[in-house]
Amino acid sequence: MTSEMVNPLYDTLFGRHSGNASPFLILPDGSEVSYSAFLAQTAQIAGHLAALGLNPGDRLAAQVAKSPEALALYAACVQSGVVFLPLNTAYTASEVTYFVENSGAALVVCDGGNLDALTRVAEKLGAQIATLNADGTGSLMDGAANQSATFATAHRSRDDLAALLYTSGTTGRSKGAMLSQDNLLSNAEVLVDEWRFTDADVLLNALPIFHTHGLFVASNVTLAAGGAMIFLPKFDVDTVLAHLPRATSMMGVPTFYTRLLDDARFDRAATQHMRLFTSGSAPLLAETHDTFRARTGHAILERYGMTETNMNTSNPYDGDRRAGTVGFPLPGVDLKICDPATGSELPQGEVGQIEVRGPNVFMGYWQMPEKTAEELRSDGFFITGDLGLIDDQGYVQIVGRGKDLIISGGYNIYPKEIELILDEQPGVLESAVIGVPHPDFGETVVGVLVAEPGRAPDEDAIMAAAAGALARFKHPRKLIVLDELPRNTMGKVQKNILRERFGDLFNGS
Ligand code: MCA
Ligand code: AMP
Repeated sequence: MTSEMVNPLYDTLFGRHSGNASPFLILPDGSEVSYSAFLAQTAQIAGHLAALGLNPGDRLAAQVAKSPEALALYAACVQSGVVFLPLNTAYTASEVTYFVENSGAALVVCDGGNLDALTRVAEKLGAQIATLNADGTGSLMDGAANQSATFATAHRSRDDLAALLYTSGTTGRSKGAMLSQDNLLSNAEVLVDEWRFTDADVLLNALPIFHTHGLFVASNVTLAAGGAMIFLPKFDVDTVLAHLPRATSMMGVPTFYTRLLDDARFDRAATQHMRLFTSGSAPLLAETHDTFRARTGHAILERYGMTETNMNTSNPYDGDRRAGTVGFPLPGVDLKICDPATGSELPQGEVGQIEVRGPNVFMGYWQMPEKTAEELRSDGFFITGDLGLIDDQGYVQIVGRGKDLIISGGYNIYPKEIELILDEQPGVLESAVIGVPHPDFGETVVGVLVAEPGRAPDEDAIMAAAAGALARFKHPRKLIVLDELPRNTMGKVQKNILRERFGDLFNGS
């Protein structure tokens, strides 16, 4: 890294590939996008953003399908100093409204199919709007086509805000995690070293690019190493198997691996050329790790991260990748296990709250100083809300969550957000939303309801209300009506009792 860099994140991940004609993206039809073509498109988009009046520090909210142009939009934000705010394509217009309003986004980029709904949102909130469709067409690219293929990279420092990623909270209100250039860059560089990525790598990326995993872990690591990425719009077993022969490495959530193992074509011969499979975003069952190893000969490398922190720990590249653990803290990351009540560090082997500190840890929550102060200590340690221990060989194990969170297929779902909707429905006195084991998604959402006296909850009306308000992946897959919710002596709902009672609902499904 040299001191004359004008924009460390852009220069290191993107700018240094200028003039590089080798492939960066390999698309489902086998066609390729070279680094130089990608950077030319990036510059054109950056030029268009500037022409629209966006300045460094402005926020751009993007709810767009995964495409090379969508990735170039991220790169263009980095080049022009605009803060990138990617949004899950499953979010409803009412969910998107909150993010646009809270972030004060200057521009919303959406799929043409959502233009009507989101134009109303943008107009109300004073944002501009542009479209980017799954096939790379739309008003954003029309505007970019009129721009030069070079752009004067905006000056940024390592401490400048690069991205805002919303993460739900236990209160039901999402918080924008502020990620600096250095948060992203330091983590990408560490992971390249730890996982031995080089320009010879071809990473199969079937993850969405609106979250940390597919965007920062997969894409930034590929860019930092100068390798290529098989860039699939979504995870689909047939497509993944068709592209695997060209890949050297793959990153996935546990559901990717259980779905692959369900297919007999996924065997030793199909994977023997691979050098690395990594897993994260949700717990990988030790059983999946073992089955994968027996079938393919590969030990999946499990690592642990969060939106607020990027990656914190990883199993070793060389050495024992231990099932049921997330490995060791990455270089530069301090990790300790603390007493949840007092915050004091616990002895090795004891279970407590995981806290982390390092260059990867975010700057705080966007315009929420109180929330930031609750979770980010003044000495830099972030309270993750995950419960874990460090074993006698230094491996970190996640044993549970202190926070009320469901992880379904790698997507985080905060029960509170769903309970707030369920509680409002006619016939519902109160509700408790729990996660129960699910063979495909790891966990899935179940809504437990108590009826108002003399009235029965109308399940169809409830599901319709959920559909209008919440992304599909958050919808309860089952509603159960009970006479009352189990409570402790303090009156707190005992979700552990509900989870035990309904833990078998999806077994064998
Ligand atoms: C889709 N559906 C889901 C999910 N995804 N429901 C619950 N949980 C989900 N994750 C819905 C669909 O809308 C559909 O609804 C039905 O479930 C079945 O869809 P299906 O075709 O099976 O789903 P899919 O399109 O194949 O998607 C499943 C998936 C996907 C491939 C597992 O969810 C995925 O790519 N997940 C990865 C998430 C991820 O990247 N997380 C990283 C977060 P209907 O019933 O209407 O048909 S970053 C992170 O966590 C940290 C930082 C980290 O450590 O990485
Ligand atoms: P998010 O901030 O939405 O990306 O989700 C982060 C959360 O995902 C963490 O706090 C953990 O609870 C969970 N998580 C990520 N990786 C793993 C893993 N390898 N094992 C268990 N949980 C994980």
